[in-house]
Amino acid sequence: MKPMTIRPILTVPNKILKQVSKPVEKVTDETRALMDDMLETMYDAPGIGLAAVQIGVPLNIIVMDLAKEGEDPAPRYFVNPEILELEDEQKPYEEGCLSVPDVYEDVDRSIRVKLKYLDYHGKEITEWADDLYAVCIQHEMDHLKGVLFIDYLSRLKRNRAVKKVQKAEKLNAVGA
Ligand code: K1U
Ligand code: ZN
Repeated sequence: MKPMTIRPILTVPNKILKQVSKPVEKVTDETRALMDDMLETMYDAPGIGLAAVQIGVPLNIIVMDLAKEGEDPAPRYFVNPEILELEDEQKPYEEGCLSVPDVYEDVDRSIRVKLKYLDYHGKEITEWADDLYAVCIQHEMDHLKGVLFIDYLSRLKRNRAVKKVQKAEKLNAVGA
């Protein structure tokens, strides 16, 4: 078995984050090795979700773990996820993104979505997601379309967010 690797997470304004990801043809050992790396990278960050494009691989793959502190890990894997139904009712949730570190803003999302995806073993799953699961899957599926949560903000707020990330990275680079 290949050892798991923590991969660098791309941050805005990296153009790769705007790419539309491609479907996975078949869930293979290579796909699973990528999902293992994604999960390790997400836990290390730490975060509750990660799309493959965030580590520079534009494929329709998402990992997630919504376990609360003190609970056992509960990793979830989504290959080629599709939204089949969206509840009309929306609710705001203060979202963050590992590609836009230290920026948190309210985004309106459907409170419930019906999903279809392939799991870690390539088995097709259809299920409803609600609460944080619904928020997180919609956020991650946006990544697969090249959409970031800051794209829902005003231009002013979006530009401020990108500048904040760039400034923090510049300061980190000089070790300040
Ligand atoms: O970058 C990402 O897509 C991951 C993102 C997922 C997300 C969070 C909140 C709402 C929607 C989607 C994150 O994980 S940001 C970090 C975060 O939420 C968190 C980090 C540590 C502990 C608990 C939460
Ligand atoms: Zn994100």
